[in-house]
Amino acid sequence: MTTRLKDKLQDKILAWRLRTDRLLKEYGDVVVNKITISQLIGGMRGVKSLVTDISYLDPFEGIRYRGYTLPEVFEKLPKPERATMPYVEGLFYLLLTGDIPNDEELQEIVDEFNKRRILPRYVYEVIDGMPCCSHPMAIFSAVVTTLQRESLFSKKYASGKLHKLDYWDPTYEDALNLMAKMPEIATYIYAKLYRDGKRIQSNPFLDFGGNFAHMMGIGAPYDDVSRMHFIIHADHEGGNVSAHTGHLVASSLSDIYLSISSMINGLAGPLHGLANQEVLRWLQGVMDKMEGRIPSEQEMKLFVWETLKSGQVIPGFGHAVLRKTDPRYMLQREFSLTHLKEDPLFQYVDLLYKVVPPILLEQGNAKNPWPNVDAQSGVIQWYYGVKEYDFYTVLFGIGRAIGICANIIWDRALGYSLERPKSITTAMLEDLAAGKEIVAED
Ligand code: NMX
Ligand code: MLT
Repeated sequence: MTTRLKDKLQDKILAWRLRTDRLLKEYGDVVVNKITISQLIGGMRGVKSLVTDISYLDPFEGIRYRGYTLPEVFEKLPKPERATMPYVEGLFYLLLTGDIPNDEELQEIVDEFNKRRILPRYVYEVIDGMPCCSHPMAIFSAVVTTLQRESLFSKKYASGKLHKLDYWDPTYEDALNLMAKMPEIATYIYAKLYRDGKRIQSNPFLDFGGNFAHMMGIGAPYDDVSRMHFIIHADHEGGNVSAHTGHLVASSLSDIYLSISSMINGLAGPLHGLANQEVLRWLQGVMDKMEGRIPSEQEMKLFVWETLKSGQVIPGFGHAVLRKTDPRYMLQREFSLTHLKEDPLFQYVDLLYKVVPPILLEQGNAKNPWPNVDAQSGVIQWYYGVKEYDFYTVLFGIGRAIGICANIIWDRALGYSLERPKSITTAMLEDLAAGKEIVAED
């Protein structure tokens, strides 16, 4: 079925294909970068090897979505009545089309999300059937994998009648169907794990963020907290583990469900999205040692050094690309200063902001001593009553799914290839280091 959004998207895709085709045909041999041995061994840091037009991360400025900084995104996107944060649905519209939706366009995408919310019965059964002590991210991933049977893309592909140029269309349908269900999935996981399975029914008159807050059973301003959280976590260009995983898996023409469950698995690592849980675990450890008292600057420094000396990282600090405090941290900090300035946990986080960067600089390992998004997000959740910090990465995952879905739709629309880089051996690297040609070993 077509909508104004889909028609608009189709026009944009047709125009954009000309640009990609021209680059390929006329400039395919232009060199983008060279790659060193330390980049090969060191996680390909800085290697420009992916293309996305949805967002771009500048090391000093931070993320831009479709050219807009986060403050601009928050200012320009439409907001629900009485809300201070924008519609998450409007953000998806922006990421997908590059345009800020007008009132009609916004209403259409809100309606599109609304009519696709309802979960099949088996989703509840999968969540109910997960073994005790499963991590919420494992449950989240399992549910999204199970939903794969709903994929229109897979069904159409299997029919043998889907033309390459039309791949994006059922992918778009799958993406909307899945994203619309995310708040229902996450809040039922929460209810099952921490509220004896007592679930609050969805309210079809609320927007994505408002409905999420409603199903969590938390009053205002948690609806705005949710909107803000999902929007700032939506995208961080193409190379972060979750976005890259989503893109990689989708490049084999796995459908959205399989691609998003894979990205959820990548996000669940402590160096990536799970760091928001780790921050709370670390802070709780300090709080226990302090018996609830706010540590002095000197005491906090000792805790930080203790962690570093035991060979662990300080969660929520450092970044593979950013070389400045993450603007997503700053936005949440501003929110916290307005709403929870006196909260003891916020005061811990505030103290860490003061204490950690000089210590990381003194230690001299981390290339970026500044806090990232994960250093601030958990304390806000905690303040509004979501104290089960194992759940925090699920919240990150809902937001991230929005950006990755937009990316995968465009990957399909532009016909991006199966991702298949070449690997070489250590002996080959040693040959290169010695100035020799690479020779394959027997
Ligand atoms: N605490 C202690 N050591 C650190 C930290 C930190 N927060 N950040 C970097 N380092 C170390 C790092 O482990 C590495 O050590 P070694 O040479 O012994 O391997 C060294 O500094 C150089 O690392 P970088 O090049 O600065 O960082 P890299 O790009 O490799 O990794 C992170 C980036 C984000 C994985 C790293 O900064 C880190 O582990 N941070 C803590 C975990 C975290 O907050 N992750 C969330 C990132 C944001 N997200 O949502 O995904
Ligand atoms: C993200 O949002 O994905 C993280 O900041 C990690 C990254 O960009 O590498």
